[in-house]
Amino acid sequence: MTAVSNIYPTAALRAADAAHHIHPFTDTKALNAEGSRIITHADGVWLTDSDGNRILDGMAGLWCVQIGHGRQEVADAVHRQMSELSYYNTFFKTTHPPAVALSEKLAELAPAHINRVFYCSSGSEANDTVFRMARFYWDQMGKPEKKAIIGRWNGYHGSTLAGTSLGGMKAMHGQGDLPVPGVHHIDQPYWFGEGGDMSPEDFGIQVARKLAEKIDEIGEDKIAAFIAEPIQGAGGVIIPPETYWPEIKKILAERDILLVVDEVICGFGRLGTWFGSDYYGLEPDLMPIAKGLTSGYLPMGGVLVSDRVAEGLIDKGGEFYHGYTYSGHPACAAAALANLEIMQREKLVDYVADDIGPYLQKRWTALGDHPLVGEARMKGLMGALELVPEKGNRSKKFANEGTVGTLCRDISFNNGMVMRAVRDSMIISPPLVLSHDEADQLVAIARKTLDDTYVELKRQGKV
Ligand code: PXG
Repeated sequence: MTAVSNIYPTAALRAADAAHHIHPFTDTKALNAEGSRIITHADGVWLTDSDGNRILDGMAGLWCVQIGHGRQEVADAVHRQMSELSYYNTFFKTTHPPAVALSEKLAELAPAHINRVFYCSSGSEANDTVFRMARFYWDQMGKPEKKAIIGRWNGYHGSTLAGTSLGGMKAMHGQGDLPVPGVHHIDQPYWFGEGGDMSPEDFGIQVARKLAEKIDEIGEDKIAAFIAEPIQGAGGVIIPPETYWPEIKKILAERDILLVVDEVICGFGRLGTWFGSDYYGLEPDLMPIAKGLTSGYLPMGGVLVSDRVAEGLIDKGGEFYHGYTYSGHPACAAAALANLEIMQREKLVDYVADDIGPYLQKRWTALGDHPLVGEARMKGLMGALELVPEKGNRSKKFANEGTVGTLCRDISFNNGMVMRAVRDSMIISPPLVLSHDEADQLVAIARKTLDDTYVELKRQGKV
């Protein structure tokens, strides 16, 4: 890292942050003792902190900055929109040009059977919308007893009451008596961590069949929907075995239950397809979206609604009592349109599928030869490294799960790259505009970080 300037009053900003700012998903007391890192600028895949250090953004912000940071074109589009119409709502029989244009664009990009969108401001709100919409759909279809929703352990669908409930993060459930009633969870397709002696293929089938078992247990006539991410993101880039989604599809084809595919991370090119559903050949009834929709330039989410759900939601008539002040916000819609225009013009989805995806996958999976790495996996531009105390032994884990991951994450930051730690695995999800040269740098920093972590763990007697 090169320290080029120190123009920001880092210490004063840190002190004020500690005094007044409560950070998300943070032990605030511990953070305040250490102090936040202050990011002041970003450009392309590079962040700059208040001490002038340049850091490779291996997480695209929080899995969202598809087009890279600092694209003037988006700022200009938002500025233009704000000068014309900075805010108006989409309630009470009104709409505005950016909401109309974006809806048309999303219908064009989404799978053929999806032609409508409901807007909100985040992935969590999208899943709250899903929760209410799925139940409303079945009410409208004359089956009000279909209320239960099945999610997966270690799935992530956001941090609101519905998002936390649908997700399967036990630590989150533990705070506030969640999930809310009517939500059930099945096992995740996490072969490396939970596959035991089975082959990935057999494990994929076995764990998919848990869905059929759960449906039988609750009763198909009481179930509204099954919700899942194509590849779990926050859960640790859990790439399901190839057999998993085909088996889930088979199970759902024989049962009258909505499929909700949470595209908040996998949507908008992350897997080299517009949506994760395209990658796995899924036909979701509802698709929550956010993040890459605007590349994070402004907050916006939505739920893409299939023609099937539109039949209950729209064709049957009647009002769905649901909506947000900022549903379809004009400035956010303008940001989304500019973002999607850049993605299409620069063919970023193809770039991930045919060029930078395969390029980075090859180099990232080669990190699997490192003594600390039990598995290196990657699809599209989302990857993970499983850190293990004993290579070749999947059942052996580090004591105090998460400690080694956090150590490695801190070392990575100091080496000039953001990786995210999930348990003791390291995660990357870089901007889709990553160049070959930047991919090489990413892998070089990751390898150095693994080496440095290994030396430290040796010193501590943990490997
Ligand atoms: N669904 C999925 C699949 C997500 O990954 C949400 C819904 C909720 O979106 P909002 O916009 O409400 O945050 C997410 C969000 C992490 C991390 O540390 C992941 C997310 C958010 C914050 C942190 O991996 N995913």
